[in-house]
Amino acid sequence: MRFDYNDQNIFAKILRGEIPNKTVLETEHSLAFEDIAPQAPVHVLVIPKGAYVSYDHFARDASDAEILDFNRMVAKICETAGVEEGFRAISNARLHGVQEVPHFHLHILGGRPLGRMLE
Ligand code: IU
Repeated sequence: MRFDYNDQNIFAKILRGEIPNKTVLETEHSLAFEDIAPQAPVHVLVIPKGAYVSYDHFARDASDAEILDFNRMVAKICETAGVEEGFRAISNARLHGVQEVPHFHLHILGGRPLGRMLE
């Protein structure tokens, strides 16, 4: 699979500081910020700072340090963002996944019962 990263996407602009965001956590390799159109009381997006298009791109090509940093950030969000009662972590990819922003991001949703997603 070839992944072509377009650095004009909105999250790339956020990472370059060209567009403001509501940061929840930031580390060397990762950033967590509030989704601009929350689908639940808690709706945080966790992104790597590296140029990865989608989850599979990140999982294949990111360094161990980036992957560890990202996952530890997810753990921290789940501990501190108000999802003690449970959460859903989703990453949409490409056309069938209806991915709107082509920079890998993990949605963390919670703060209310989310209902069944898959039957
Ligand atoms: P998707 O997984 O790529 O389909 O979702 C993109 C998300 O990015 C979506 O939930 C938007 O509300 C969110 N978002 C944002 O937080 N800030 C922005 O400036 C834009 C989209 I554009």
